[in-house]
Amino acid sequence: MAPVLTRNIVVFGETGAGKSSVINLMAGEEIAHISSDSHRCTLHWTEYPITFENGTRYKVFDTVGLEEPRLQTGDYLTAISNAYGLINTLKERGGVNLLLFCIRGGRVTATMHSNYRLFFEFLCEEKVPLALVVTNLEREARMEDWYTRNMGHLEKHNIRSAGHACITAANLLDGRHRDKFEESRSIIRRVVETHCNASMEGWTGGQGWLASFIGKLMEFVIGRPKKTDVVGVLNKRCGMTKEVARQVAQHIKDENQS
Ligand SMILES: Nc1nc2c(ncn2[C@@H]2O[C@H](COP(=O)(O)OP(=O)(O)OP(=O)(O)O)[C@@H](O)[C@H]2O)c(=O)[nH]1
Ligand SMILES: [Mg+2]
Repeated sequence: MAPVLTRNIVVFGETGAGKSSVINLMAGEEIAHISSDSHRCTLHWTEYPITFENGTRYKVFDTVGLEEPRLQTGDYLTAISNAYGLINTLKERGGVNLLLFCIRGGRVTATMHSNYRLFFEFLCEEKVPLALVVTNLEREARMEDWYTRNMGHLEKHNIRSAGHACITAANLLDGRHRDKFEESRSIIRRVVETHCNASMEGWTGGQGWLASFIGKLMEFVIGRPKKTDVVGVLNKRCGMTKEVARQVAQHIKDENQS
């Protein structure tokens, strides 16, 4: 018997965007923690299994995104080792099939844009389909109207998506909003089914992925991380030999100086 295929979805966006609520909405039960965690490190993740009614299985990765457009040096080092751990875990699961970018229905912000670049451009090298999930739309007469009004802003900020879901993900709403909540479940599941391409292999990050990721992420860093600190992270947390770690760190330094 052929093994049952599991598709892997990475959900990202800034804090409070509704990532965990969207996962619960898709799952039809409270599996992801609606958090106010005080300790948050960029690119830390939690993995949840979900099965849709038609039997399709998904592994959904709830992640911690950027809370500001830029990164402090310490966060940069943690983000490197978290990204490395995340990509390796995804590789073991068969690669990334879909990115879900969660935003609150409001204006497009610089932090939103940085999160888009971090996950879509840096982490997944633009090789994974991305669907936009716009939450907090229960007050719209028609939730889809948000997209019609805002697609120009998204384009202006170079935020491109293969598809989108305009929804409400809040579970504790009154009767009128309750219908929109149920409608939202169908919308998000449909978007996932459409864009989580079953015939396509999951993306795993190719050769040289880590060095390239670290180099791109430098763009977001406030200050200059020390080369010895980068070598330390690569060696101690990512398991590279000291020699390889030094070469990678030197390569990144050269690239950023040229
Ligand atoms: N009104 C409304 N509230 C929402 C919606 N989606 C989420 N919320 C609420 O917004 C808060 C944050 O939602 P979460 O799902 O925890 O957001 P998150 O992106 O997982 O946040 P972090 O885990 O902190 O990064 C919670 O109180 C939710 O109940 C929505 O569509 N409408
Ligand atoms: Mg959350």
